[in-house]
Formats: sequence, C-alpha cells, structure tokens
Amino acid sequence: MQYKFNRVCVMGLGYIGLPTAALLASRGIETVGVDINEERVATVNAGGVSFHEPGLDAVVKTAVGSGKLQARTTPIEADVFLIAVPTPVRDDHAPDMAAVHAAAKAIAPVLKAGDLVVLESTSPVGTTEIVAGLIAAARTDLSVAGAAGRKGETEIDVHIAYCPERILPGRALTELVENDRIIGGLSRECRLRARAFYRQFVQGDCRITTARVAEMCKLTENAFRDVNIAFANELSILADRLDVDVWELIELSNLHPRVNVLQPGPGVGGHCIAVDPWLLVHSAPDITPLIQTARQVNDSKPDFVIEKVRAVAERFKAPKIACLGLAFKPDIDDLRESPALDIATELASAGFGEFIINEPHIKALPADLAAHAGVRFERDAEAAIDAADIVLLLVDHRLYKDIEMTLLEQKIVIDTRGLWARRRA
Ligand code: SAJ
Repeated sequence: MQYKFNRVCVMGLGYIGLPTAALLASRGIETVGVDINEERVATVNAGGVSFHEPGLDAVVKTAVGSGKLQARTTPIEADVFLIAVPTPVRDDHAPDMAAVHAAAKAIAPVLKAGDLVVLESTSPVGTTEIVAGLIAAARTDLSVAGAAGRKGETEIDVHIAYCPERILPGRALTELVENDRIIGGLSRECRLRARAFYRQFVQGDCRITTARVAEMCKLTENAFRDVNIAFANELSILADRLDVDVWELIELSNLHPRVNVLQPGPGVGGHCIAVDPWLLVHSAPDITPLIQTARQVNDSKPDFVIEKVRAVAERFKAPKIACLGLAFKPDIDDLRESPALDIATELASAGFGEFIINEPHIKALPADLAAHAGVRFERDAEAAIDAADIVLLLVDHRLYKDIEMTLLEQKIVIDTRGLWARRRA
C-alpha cells in the first residue's frame, strides 16, 4: 500500500527532535516542530539553533528559509507525530515520563483517522502501550492501535509505533540518515506505516518488530556499553593498585581476536549511557544486579580520580593544577552529566590550590565552577599546562593530542583518558 505523509509534527526540538525536523524539512516534507520552550521556538523560527551540532545550523536555516520548517508551542493537524522529548531519571533512578505523557495528551486533540504516532524518546518497556492508552482515553471517538480492544487492523484509526533514536551527538545529521532503525509497532499495520515513513529519509536498514522489543533494544544497546565501560573502569583501578599500565594492558589484551575491552575514563557521562540502564533496572530491580553494579562502578570512578589528584597535590604547599577538558566526551561542547565537570567542581570546592581550567569548546566557565576561589579559565591549553605543577587530563579532545610533549616533562601528569600514554607508547 502507498502511504502519503504530507505534514509531520515533531514534538520536542532538542538534540534529537530538531535535527530530525530539519532533515525532514530538507527532504521537502512540511514539518512543524513543537516545543514548550518559547525561546527555543523563536530561535528556530529565526533560523537558529540553541546548541552545538556540526552542520545543523545551516540545515535549520535553509529549512526555515524554504518555508518547510516552522516551530510552534502547540501541535497542529498532521499525518505523522514524532515524539522526541526528554525522559530523564529522578534522583531515586525512577524514570520521569511526564514529558512523554504531556506530549501524548497534547497531540490527542488534533489527531484524525489515518494518523501515525511514533515515540522516539528512550523509554521503559511498555511505554508505547501507555501512550496508546492515553490517546485512546482522550479520543474515545477514534480507535487507537493497542488500545482498541477486539477491533481488526482495518478498523484502526490511529497507528502507534516506537522507533528509538540511536544517533551519536556530534554526528547527528549523518547518523540520522545512515544508521539502521528498529521500528516497533503495536500492530503489523503500525509497523508497515512507520517503516514507510522512515524509509523516506533513512538509508540504513529499517527493521520491523514489536514495540516492546524496540523499546528494550534501545535500553540494551546503552546498557551493553555501560557494563563494558564499567569493566574497563574497574580494570583501571585494579591496574593502578597492581602497578600495571592499563592502556598497554588493554591494547595487548585486545590483540586477542575475541576480546574488545573498551577504554577507561574519569566516569561515564552524557544523558544516555549513564541514564538508560536505570530504565531497565527500574522495571525489574530484583533480577538486574550486573546492570546496577556497572552503574555503581562507573558512577564511583570520579571519586577515584579526585583521590588521585588529592594524593599528588599534598606534595605541594600551594599546588597549581591544570584541568584539561570539561565536556562529557571528546570534541563536543556538552557539559551536561559530565564527570569531568563534576571532578573539576569538587576539586575546586576543596580549595587546596589554584585551578587553571581549559575547555576549548566553551567561551566561559559555568558559574558554579567559576565562583570558587582560585579557579581561572585559560583559553590556551599549552598556557594552562605551562602554569601548572599537576596536569589533569579529563577529556580526550583531539587538539590535546597535538600538545608538545616536552611541555609535560617537568609536570605530574594524571591522564584519565590515556591520551598521552597511548601516544608515548
Ligand atoms: N566512554 C568511556 N569509555 C569508552 C566509551 C565511552 O568512558 O570506551 C564514555 C564517554 O567518555 C562518555 C560516555 O561514555 O562520557 C558516553 O559516550 P559515548 O560516546 O559512548 O555515547 P553517547 O552517550 O554520546 O551516545 C550513546 C550512543 N550509544 C551507543 O553507542 C550504544 C548513541 O548511539 C546513542 O544514540 C546515544 O547514546 C543515545 O542517545 O542513547
């Protein structure tokens, strides 16, 4: 069957929603981006972007200029509704699904027979069914897939699917097109419609399955990575105690054809890998000890780094410490959920020395960090190193690889990413 998708409403104009909306519009599809944040809506309508993602500003500018992309604070009638709103976890690690529920309720009044609703937000298993239930409760005049009782496929008015985003921040526009997609529908017709929609702009494989498999698939991918990084982080602590170079250890272990140990670091950051495993745990805390332990191992790694710095700093009367990098991973400007930022803030608040902080991707230090006595922002990484007794490398930004090694010769170096250790080897 030939499906037609003339207008798409993207709920949420964040790191996933905005690149997706801009891409759809650039393919000539009339796209309406919806966000509750009025400032963000105004920025997009002015052709701008409020966060850094390579290439995105140009695509948004062209899409808005062509009239194919507009932003609003409320949804309007469309043929497809994509929900790409945040699903954070609360302090007790329980998922906060308020934004997804609010988006489902917001689109309900404008839905019509034949529409497709796709949830893209990372969600606990079973959420797509909950979304269907919320829409069905709000629109008793429509039969909604997954909530329509005994109705046959042909009698369904609103089709519902789950299709997780899997893009890597920093590569959003490329990965949106090239990555394979997992498309889980609440019925066969939902799957087919959703696949036809994604095939308009995805070059990767579009694999169809049930909504529950698709939901769990997304969580599995990030939990897999978290557990494997936890292994690397635990090895790094063990190797430190046993006086073994962990970078050399991993490099040599990975020569085995069936071994691929990931890289240790100062902790796991970002809003996905450090968060998503909790969505699995929350569904069944009694049978997920490995996933929980991995989270604890990764969450405790910053403390290990802090203790290392303290131990070294004690050798100086008034230590000068250069902190290189604050982002949660290399070559991006995103400081949210960053272990590097946590470590720098904790050390600076202890107030036992001078902190010269370099982060090439930001223009000024976050206010919380800048407020501590003895903290200063240094735009030039080599100048920061030059002024310090101790050099703490927290992020493996590309430009730190090119630092002149002789600059480090008289310094105590704590390289949490193995950037220079690997280079020396
Ligand atoms: N990290 C390590 N050691 C490693 C790899 C990563 O310490 O060997 C750390 C990074 O430094 C960073 C954190 O893990 O602090 C996460 O970084 P990442 O680059 O591995 O992943 P994210 O969070 O940017 O994006 C992930 C991706 N998921 C997977 O690779 C399975 C991406 O494809 C997802 O779309 C994204 O989560 C998401 O939105 O869920």
